[in-house]
Amino acid sequence: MKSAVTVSLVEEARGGPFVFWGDVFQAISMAQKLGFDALEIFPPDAETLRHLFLTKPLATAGMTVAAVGTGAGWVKHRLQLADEDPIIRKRAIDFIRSIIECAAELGAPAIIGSMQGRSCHAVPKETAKSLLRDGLAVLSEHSQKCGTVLLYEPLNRYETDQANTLEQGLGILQGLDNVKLLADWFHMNIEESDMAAAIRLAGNAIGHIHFADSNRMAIGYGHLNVEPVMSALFEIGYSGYLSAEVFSKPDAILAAQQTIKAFQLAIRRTDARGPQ
Ligand SMILES: [Mn+2]
Repeated sequence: MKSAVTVSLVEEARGGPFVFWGDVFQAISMAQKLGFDALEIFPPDAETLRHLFLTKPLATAGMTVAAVGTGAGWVKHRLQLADEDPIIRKRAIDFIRSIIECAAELGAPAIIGSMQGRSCHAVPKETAKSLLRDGLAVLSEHSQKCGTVLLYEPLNRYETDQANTLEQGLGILQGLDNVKLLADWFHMNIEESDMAAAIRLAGNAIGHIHFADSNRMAIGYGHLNVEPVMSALFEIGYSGYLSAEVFSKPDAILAAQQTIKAFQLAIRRTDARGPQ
Protein backbone atom coordinates (compact mmCIF):
# COMPACT_ATOMS: atom_id res chain seq x y z
CA MET A 1 0.00 0.00 0.00
CA LYS A 2 1.09 3.55 -0.74
CA SER A 3 0.67 6.80 1.19
CA ALA A 4 -0.88 10.01 -0.13
CA VAL A 5 -1.82 13.41 1.23
CA THR A 6 -4.37 15.93 -0.07
CA VAL A 7 -3.86 19.45 -1.39
CA SER A 8 -6.76 21.79 -2.21
CA LEU A 9 -6.39 24.57 -4.76
CA VAL A 10 -10.03 25.65 -4.34
CA GLU A 11 -10.48 28.75 -2.22
CA GLU A 12 -14.27 28.16 -2.02
CA ALA A 13 -13.60 24.82 -0.27
CA ARG A 14 -11.70 26.53 2.59
CA GLY A 15 -12.34 24.68 5.85
CA GLY A 16 -12.86 21.39 3.99
CA PRO A 17 -10.94 18.15 4.67
CA PHE A 18 -7.64 18.86 2.93
CA VAL A 19 -4.21 18.92 4.53
CA PHE A 20 -2.36 21.36 2.29
CA TRP A 21 -3.87 24.49 0.78
CA GLY A 22 -3.17 26.80 -2.15
CA ASP A 23 0.43 26.08 -3.08
CA VAL A 24 0.86 22.77 -4.87
CA PHE A 25 4.65 23.11 -5.16
CA GLN A 26 5.02 23.65 -1.45
CA ALA A 27 2.74 20.63 -0.91
CA ILE A 28 4.98 18.48 -3.15
CA SER A 29 8.05 19.54 -1.23
CA MET A 30 6.47 19.04 2.22
CA ALA A 31 4.94 15.68 1.29
CA GLN A 32 8.24 14.46 -0.11
CA LYS A 33 10.16 15.55 3.01
CA LEU A 34 7.68 13.71 5.23
CA GLY A 35 7.97 10.52 3.16
CA PHE A 36 4.65 10.39 1.28
CA ASP A 37 4.47 8.47 -2.00
CA ALA A 38 1.86 10.68 -3.63
CA LEU A 39 -0.39 13.74 -3.63
CA GLU A 40 -4.14 13.80 -4.13
CA ILE A 41 -5.12 17.05 -5.80
CA PHE A 42 -8.40 19.01 -5.55
CA PRO A 43 -8.21 21.55 -8.42
CA PRO A 44 -10.72 24.33 -9.31
CA ASP A 45 -10.85 23.00 -12.90
CA ALA A 46 -8.82 21.07 -15.48
CA GLU A 47 -7.26 24.14 -17.10
CA THR A 48 -5.78 25.39 -13.83
CA LEU A 49 -4.35 21.95 -13.07
CA ARG A 50 -2.89 21.54 -16.57
CA HIS A 51 -1.19 24.94 -16.42
CA LEU A 52 0.68 23.99 -13.28
CA PHE A 53 2.80 21.61 -15.44
CA LEU A 54 3.27 19.18 -12.56
CA THR A 55 4.75 16.22 -14.44
CA LYS A 56 8.36 17.35 -14.08
CA PRO A 57 8.26 18.69 -10.49
CA LEU A 58 6.56 15.46 -9.40
CA ALA A 59 9.11 13.27 -11.20
CA THR A 60 11.97 15.28 -9.69
CA ALA A 61 10.48 14.77 -6.23
CA GLY A 62 9.93 11.06 -6.97
CA MET A 63 6.23 11.43 -6.30
CA THR A 64 3.03 10.43 -8.11
CA VAL A 65 -0.56 11.70 -8.16
CA ALA A 66 -2.90 9.31 -6.33
CA ALA A 67 -6.14 10.85 -7.60
CA VAL A 68 -7.74 14.12 -8.71
CA GLY A 69 -11.00 15.38 -7.16
CA THR A 70 -13.87 16.83 -9.17
CA GLY A 71 -15.75 18.39 -6.23
CA ALA A 72 -15.03 21.95 -7.40
CA GLY A 73 -17.68 21.35 -10.06
CA TRP A 74 -20.20 21.26 -7.21
CA VAL A 75 -18.57 23.66 -4.75
CA LYS A 76 -17.79 26.37 -7.33
CA HIS A 77 -20.32 25.84 -10.12
CA ARG A 78 -23.20 23.86 -8.52
CA LEU A 79 -22.89 21.15 -11.18
CA GLN A 80 -23.99 17.59 -10.41
CA LEU A 81 -24.80 14.44 -12.36
CA ALA A 82 -28.36 14.00 -10.99
CA ASP A 83 -29.58 17.54 -11.66
CA GLU A 84 -33.12 17.85 -13.04
CA ASP A 85 -31.88 20.18 -15.80
CA PRO A 86 -30.25 18.31 -18.73
CA ILE A 87 -28.12 21.38 -19.52
CA ILE A 88 -26.62 21.33 -16.02
CA ARG A 89 -26.05 17.56 -16.31
CA LYS A 90 -24.26 18.06 -19.63
CA ARG A 91 -22.06 20.78 -18.07
CA ALA A 92 -21.32 18.45 -15.14
CA ILE A 93 -20.25 15.68 -17.55
CA ASP A 94 -18.07 18.08 -19.55
CA PHE A 95 -16.44 19.42 -16.38
CA ILE A 96 -15.59 15.89 -15.18
CA ARG A 97 -14.43 14.75 -18.65
CA SER A 98 -11.86 17.53 -18.75
CA ILE A 99 -10.59 16.62 -15.27
CA ILE A 100 -10.37 12.93 -16.28
CA GLU A 101 -8.15 13.92 -19.25
CA CYS A 102 -5.92 16.06 -17.08
CA ALA A 103 -5.72 13.42 -14.32
CA ALA A 104 -4.85 10.73 -16.89
CA GLU A 105 -1.94 12.87 -18.14
CA LEU A 106 -0.65 12.70 -14.55
CA GLY A 107 -1.27 8.94 -14.41
CA ALA A 108 -4.16 9.29 -11.97
CA PRO A 109 -7.91 8.56 -11.80
CA ALA A 110 -10.60 11.19 -11.18
CA ILE A 111 -13.01 10.94 -8.22
CA ILE A 112 -16.80 11.32 -8.35
CA GLY A 113 -17.80 12.42 -4.86
CA SER A 114 -20.06 15.42 -4.31
CA MET A 115 -20.79 15.69 -8.06
CA GLN A 116 -22.93 12.53 -7.81
CA GLY A 117 -25.74 14.76 -6.47
CA ARG A 118 -28.81 13.55 -4.61
CA SER A 119 -32.56 13.25 -4.97
CA CYS A 120 -34.87 16.25 -4.48
CA HIS A 121 -38.54 17.11 -4.98
CA ALA A 122 -38.17 17.26 -8.77
CA VAL A 123 -35.87 14.19 -8.98
CA PRO A 124 -37.07 11.11 -7.04
CA LYS A 125 -34.49 8.76 -5.57
CA GLU A 126 -34.66 6.11 -8.32
CA THR A 127 -34.40 8.76 -11.05
CA ALA A 128 -31.39 10.34 -9.30
CA LYS A 129 -29.72 6.92 -9.20
CA SER A 130 -30.34 6.24 -12.85
CA LEU A 131 -29.06 9.71 -13.85
CA LEU A 132 -25.92 9.01 -11.80
CA ARG A 133 -25.46 5.63 -13.49
CA ASP A 134 -25.90 7.21 -16.94
CA GLY A 135 -23.22 9.76 -16.04
CA LEU A 136 -20.85 7.12 -14.66
CA ALA A 137 -21.29 4.99 -17.80
CA VAL A 138 -20.16 7.85 -20.07
CA LEU A 139 -17.37 8.95 -17.73
CA SER A 140 -15.96 5.49 -17.08
CA GLU A 141 -15.78 4.87 -20.82
CA HIS A 142 -13.99 8.19 -21.24
CA SER A 143 -11.58 7.24 -18.44
CA GLN A 144 -10.84 3.96 -20.19
CA LYS A 145 -10.07 5.82 -23.45
CA CYS A 146 -7.70 8.04 -21.47
CA GLY A 147 -6.01 4.96 -19.96
CA THR A 148 -7.23 5.33 -16.40
CA VAL A 149 -10.06 4.19 -14.12
CA LEU A 150 -12.83 6.24 -12.55
CA LEU A 151 -13.40 6.32 -8.77
CA TYR A 152 -16.91 6.48 -7.28
CA GLU A 153 -17.25 7.47 -3.62
CA PRO A 154 -20.21 6.58 -1.38
CA LEU A 155 -20.81 9.48 1.06
CA ASN A 156 -22.58 9.72 4.40
CA ARG A 157 -26.34 10.40 4.59
CA TYR A 158 -25.90 14.13 5.23
CA GLU A 159 -24.19 14.56 1.85
CA THR A 160 -26.00 12.20 -0.53
CA ASP A 161 -28.73 9.57 -0.73
CA GLN A 162 -27.25 7.86 -3.81
CA ALA A 163 -25.03 5.39 -1.93
CA ASN A 164 -24.00 5.66 1.72
CA THR A 165 -22.31 2.28 2.21
CA LEU A 166 -19.84 0.27 0.13
CA GLU A 167 -22.55 -2.32 -0.51
CA GLN A 168 -24.86 0.35 -1.91
CA GLY A 169 -21.90 1.61 -3.92
CA LEU A 170 -21.49 -1.87 -5.44
CA GLY A 171 -25.16 -1.65 -6.44
CA ILE A 172 -24.57 1.65 -8.28
CA LEU A 173 -21.57 0.18 -10.11
CA GLN A 174 -23.31 -3.02 -11.18
CA GLY A 175 -22.78 -3.60 -14.90
CA LEU A 176 -20.40 -0.64 -15.22
CA ASP A 177 -16.84 -1.39 -16.29
CA ASN A 178 -13.79 0.58 -15.30
CA VAL A 179 -15.25 2.22 -12.17
CA LYS A 180 -13.79 1.42 -8.75
CA LEU A 181 -15.10 2.28 -5.29
CA LEU A 182 -13.49 4.89 -3.11
CA ALA A 183 -13.77 3.71 0.50
CA ASP A 184 -13.64 6.79 2.75
CA TRP A 185 -13.14 5.81 6.40
CA PHE A 186 -14.82 8.99 7.68
CA HIS A 187 -18.04 8.23 5.76
CA MET A 188 -17.77 4.50 6.53
CA ASN A 189 -17.43 5.17 10.25
CA ILE A 190 -20.84 6.90 10.09
CA GLU A 191 -22.63 4.45 7.79
CA GLU A 192 -21.18 0.93 8.02
CA SER A 193 -22.15 -1.47 10.79
CA ASP A 194 -18.78 -3.23 10.39
CA MET A 195 -16.07 -1.43 8.41
CA ALA A 196 -13.81 -4.49 8.05
CA ALA A 197 -16.71 -6.64 6.81
CA ALA A 198 -17.69 -3.92 4.29
CA ILE A 199 -14.13 -3.90 2.92
CA ARG A 200 -14.08 -7.69 2.61
CA LEU A 201 -17.44 -7.60 0.82
CA ALA A 202 -16.31 -4.95 -1.68
CA GLY A 203 -12.94 -6.73 -2.20
CA ASN A 204 -11.20 -5.88 -5.44
CA ALA A 205 -13.93 -3.37 -6.35
CA ILE A 206 -12.07 -0.98 -4.02
CA GLY A 207 -9.71 1.30 -5.94
CA HIS A 208 -8.84 4.03 -3.45
CA ILE A 209 -8.99 4.78 0.28
CA HIS A 210 -9.58 8.06 2.08
CA PHE A 211 -7.51 7.50 5.19
CA ALA A 212 -9.35 9.53 7.84
CA ASP A 213 -10.29 9.07 11.47
CA SER A 214 -13.82 9.16 12.95
CA ASN A 215 -13.77 12.96 13.29
CA ARG A 216 -12.18 13.48 9.85
CA MET A 217 -8.84 14.32 11.39
CA ALA A 218 -5.55 12.47 10.76
CA ILE A 219 -5.63 8.79 11.73
CA GLY A 220 -4.86 8.60 15.46
CA TYR A 221 -6.59 11.91 16.30
CA GLY A 222 -10.03 10.22 16.49
CA HIS A 223 -11.42 6.97 17.92
CA LEU A 224 -11.41 4.66 14.88
CA ASN A 225 -10.12 1.14 15.57
CA VAL A 226 -7.64 0.97 12.70
CA GLU A 227 -6.32 -2.58 13.10
CA PRO A 228 -9.31 -4.66 11.91
CA VAL A 229 -9.85 -2.31 8.96
CA MET A 230 -6.19 -2.59 7.93
CA SER A 231 -6.32 -6.38 8.33
CA ALA A 232 -9.30 -6.47 5.95
CA LEU A 233 -7.33 -4.42 3.39
CA PHE A 234 -4.42 -6.87 3.61
CA GLU A 235 -6.85 -9.76 3.29
CA ILE A 236 -8.34 -8.46 0.04
CA GLY A 237 -4.84 -7.77 -1.29
CA TYR A 238 -5.38 -4.02 -1.57
CA SER A 239 -2.30 -2.36 -3.05
CA GLY A 240 -3.54 1.16 -3.78
CA TYR A 241 -3.26 4.44 -1.89
CA LEU A 242 -4.25 5.38 1.63
CA SER A 243 -4.87 9.07 1.08
CA ALA A 244 -5.27 11.54 3.94
CA GLU A 245 -8.44 13.48 3.14
CA VAL A 246 -8.48 15.09 6.57
CA PHE A 247 -8.70 18.55 8.14
CA SER A 248 -5.60 20.64 8.35
CA LYS A 249 -5.76 20.42 12.15
CA PRO A 250 -4.08 21.34 14.42
CA ASP A 251 -2.15 22.51 11.35
CA ALA A 252 -1.02 21.12 7.99
CA ILE A 253 2.38 19.88 9.14
CA LEU A 254 1.06 18.15 12.26
CA ALA A 255 -1.82 16.53 10.33
CA ALA A 256 0.60 15.29 7.65
CA GLN A 257 3.18 14.08 10.21
CA GLN A 258 0.50 12.26 12.21
CA THR A 259 -0.81 10.65 9.00
CA ILE A 260 2.55 9.30 7.83
CA LYS A 261 3.33 8.03 11.33
CA ALA A 262 -0.06 6.25 11.50
CA PHE A 263 0.40 4.88 7.96
CA GLN A 264 3.81 3.39 8.71
CA LEU A 265 2.61 1.94 12.01
CA ALA A 266 -0.51 0.40 10.44
CA ILE A 267 1.46 -1.14 7.58
CA ARG A 268 4.13 -2.56 9.90
CA ARG A 269 1.69 -3.91 12.49
CA THR A 270 -0.65 -5.57 10.05
CA ASP A 271 2.18 -6.90 7.90
CA ALA A 272 3.93 -8.41 10.93
CA ARG A 273 0.81 -10.39 11.80
CA GLY A 274 0.88 -12.07 8.41
CA PRO A 275 -2.14 -13.41 6.51
CA GLN A 276 -5.23 -13.88 8.71
MN1 LIG B 1 -13.67 11.30 0.79
